[in-house]
Amino acid sequence: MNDIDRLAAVVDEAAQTASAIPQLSLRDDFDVEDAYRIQASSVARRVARGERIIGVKMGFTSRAKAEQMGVSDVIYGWLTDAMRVGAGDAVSLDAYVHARVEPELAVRMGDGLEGDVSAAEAWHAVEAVAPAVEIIDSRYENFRFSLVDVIADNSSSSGFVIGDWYDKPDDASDLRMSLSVDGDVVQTGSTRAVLGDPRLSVAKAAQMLARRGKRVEAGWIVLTGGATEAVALAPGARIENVVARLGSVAFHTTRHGR
Ligand code: OOG
Ligand code: MG
Repeated sequence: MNDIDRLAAVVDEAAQTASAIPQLSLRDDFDVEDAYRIQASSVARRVARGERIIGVKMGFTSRAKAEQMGVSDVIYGWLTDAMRVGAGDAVSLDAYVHARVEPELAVRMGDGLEGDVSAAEAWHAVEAVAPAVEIIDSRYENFRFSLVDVIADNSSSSGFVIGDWYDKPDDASDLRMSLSVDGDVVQTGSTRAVLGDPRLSVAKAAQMLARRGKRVEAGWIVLTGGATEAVALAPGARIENVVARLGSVAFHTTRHGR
């Protein structure tokens, strides 16, 4: 087994068993391209187990998130069908190491998207938008990592909940959103926090995938990135993201579990 596949097995097993591991970069020296290779290899292990890739998530597209985690480069990770949590469903925290939630805008692609596209081209390929909550879970101890560590760990991809789909608005650049836990608002923001306009996040997804010989496929979901800081998930809680003009999406965590 080469080093890429060896490190992919480490992050994949940590995710599967919901156990924290030390940062890979403390022992192994690897760059961003290697980190994306580790990520791809770890997702290939999921696909080999029967999971299906259904989209991508963009990370660190807002300053709030970049400052919270101390990492400022935009990153991506893969979403599989097994990560999807139905709106209104209850999840056990036993599936996660130390999950957090973020309010996001999700888009569904009507057309594929490839290469150095503009924001307008990216938006043209989008078919629908929806309020979303991303459940991120770093497999690293204390939720601390370097840029290469988090990329190798599939950019903390772990779960996501998507509300009803709406026709895309012409302008999605300032949709207010608020994240609440048990009815108390804990974070407020706007899609403007996402690279100034979430269309740019979709364009960036196509650009970043193209650099690695890949494309955003028609039918895929793109999570455009947290508009606010992420919030730790507690047991027995109801989490909701309310997005202006798009309504809301919610889910629960079960009472039992870590
Ligand atoms: C990395 C993932 C960041 C976002 O929306 O910015 C992310 C992390 O913070 O663990 O999903
Ligand atoms: Mg996110």
